[in-house]
Amino acid sequence: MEDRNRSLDRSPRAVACVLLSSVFGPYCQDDSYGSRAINPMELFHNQVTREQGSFSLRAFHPSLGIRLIQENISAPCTVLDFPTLEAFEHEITKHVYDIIGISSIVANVGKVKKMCEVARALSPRSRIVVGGHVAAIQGLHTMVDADDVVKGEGVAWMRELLGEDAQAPIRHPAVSSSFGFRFMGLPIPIPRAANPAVVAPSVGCPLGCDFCCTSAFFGGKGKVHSFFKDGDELFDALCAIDAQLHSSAFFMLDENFLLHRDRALQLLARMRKQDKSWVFYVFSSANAIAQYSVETLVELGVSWIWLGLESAGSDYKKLKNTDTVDMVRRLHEHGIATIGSSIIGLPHHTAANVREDIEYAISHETDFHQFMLYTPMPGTPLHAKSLAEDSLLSEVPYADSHGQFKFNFRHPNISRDESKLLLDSAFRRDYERNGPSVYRLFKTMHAGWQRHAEHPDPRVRRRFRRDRLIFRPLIEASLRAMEYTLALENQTSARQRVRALRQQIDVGSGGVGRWIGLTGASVLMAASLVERLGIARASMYEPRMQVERRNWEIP
Ligand code: B12
Ligand code: SF4
Repeated sequence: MEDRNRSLDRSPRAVACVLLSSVFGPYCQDDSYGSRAINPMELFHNQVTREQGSFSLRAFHPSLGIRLIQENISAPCTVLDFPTLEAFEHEITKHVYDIIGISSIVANVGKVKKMCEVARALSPRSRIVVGGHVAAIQGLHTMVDADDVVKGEGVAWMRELLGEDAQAPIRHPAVSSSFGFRFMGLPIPIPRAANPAVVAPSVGCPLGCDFCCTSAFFGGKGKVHSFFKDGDELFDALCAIDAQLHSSAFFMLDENFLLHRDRALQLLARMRKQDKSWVFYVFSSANAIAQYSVETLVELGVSWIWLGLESAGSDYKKLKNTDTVDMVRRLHEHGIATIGSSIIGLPHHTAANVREDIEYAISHETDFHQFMLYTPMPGTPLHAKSLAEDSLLSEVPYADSHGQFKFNFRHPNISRDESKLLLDSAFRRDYERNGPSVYRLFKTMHAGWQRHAEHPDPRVRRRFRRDRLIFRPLIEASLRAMEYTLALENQTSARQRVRALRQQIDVGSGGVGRWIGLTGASVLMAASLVERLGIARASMYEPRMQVERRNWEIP
């Protein structure tokens, strides 16, 4: 330690050296830092397909916020994503960092506290900066030993700290949206062209729903922070990413991508002009989707939409005057997959009507369905209201306040324990009634191929044909394996539906196609048995650490 500090004194640098780290793992186990076995670092298995056994989609997602900051500063910068505590300690003792930035959400505040302690002890000259949603906790600076707690957008903040131009144009990093993809226990290699890059065109959402963390964190109602001025700038950024990753698919981490109609249409115009046959996975509210015809969405390349359905009885403006059941049906007919998102525990819910609401939610037959508990999170209008009404349960730690466990507030009609039972049963009901999500997704994809393989726009035609070429062997094998597995589980109705879809897709597939399907299915079946044993023994996957250095000429 002594030596390290002296070496900093001996060789003062012209530019600061920055470390940006996500919180340390392992994540999917119960520990005193706030990790929870029910809270894996996975999107689908955490909050979407978690009750679908070996049919759950498994993948990890890199931390984009710190990659975005890294890409937009000229200082030497290391990103440690998913380190262990030991790897974090090793990094800050091996290199001298002037700034140690830690990125976290509220649930992981215990890890931030530990990392600040470690950073202070091992690298006392570093400036410790904490950012990301954890910064929404009021009084965080009294809970963790940080020099700065940064609320909201981080690129401009970091540039200012480093004396750089905070308003300089944004360069978007080229990062794949997921890694470690598995289905039915088998690692599935996704071809480059189909593995989406993750892109954040903006952060925040102007609609300002009372419970929404991301809207509140980036300014609340009426506010949004855009990284690109318009569709032209976004198009240029996507071209640069496409050139680096050779991917034609983009996972748009924009809270309400389609709300910004001018931007989307300008992007479409550029795509037409430059013959881009891209695919977009987007989050959008119903009122935003309703601004477009389905045909326009298809031409734009929208391929998945994450859609907030919230609740039949809620009065969120975004859902007014929209028949969401019909909207979902039409999207599916055109090959656009959906992830519905519904809330359990809204103020009007009672133990009786919430079950009706769950039934209504799953009647949408979205390909995937996320259920979340209504959860007052720091910084949101709902949190302020709950504080004023004294309904927050102060004994619930932040590690358990995230919407996938139990209420963190006193609900007038539903107890905390009931909230968990309702949440778990909603996921199971959706699975029982609608079958494995992946089967539903394949059905929607197949509908798109059928409908648009001869689309008059060559870009659209190419996209659907390309998808069919890439995914059809995998789909055939998966459907066979699902069919056998469902038969073993005595799930007759789901099995019949899977079989019917396989037979439709099978038509026209030659002998080689059938051979690939049969062989792939046997491998998947074997892997899924191992997976099921693993799930029964509660063994979980953890992401491996990723290290990314930029502007790095430091020994
Ligand atoms: C991708 C994602 C994930 C990925 C994880 C990615 C990762 N590697 O961490 C997965 C799917 C695994 C995941 C899991 C969970 N997530 Co999540 N996730 C997201 C999502 C959709 C996108 C995050 C993102 O990249 N945004 C785009 C980037 C550009 O924005 P950003 O990260 O906020 O970063 C900006 C600023 O915050 C700031 N910043 C960030 N870090 C730092 C660091 C420094 C030093 C500085 C100065 C600034 C700074 O600057 C950045 C640029 O402006 C958000 C929702 C959203 N749209 O943001 C939810 C979100 C972050 N997740 C959330 C939650 C609750 C969870 C879970 C607990 C699941 C659940 N129950 O909902 C788990 C936790 C898993 C675990 N064990 O830790 C909440 C957090 C709420 C809160 N107030 O803390 C969010 C906001 C969704 C929501 N419910 O509203 N998640
Ligand atoms: S529409 Fe969605 S992203 Fe926008 S504020 Fe409401 S919940 Fe948040």
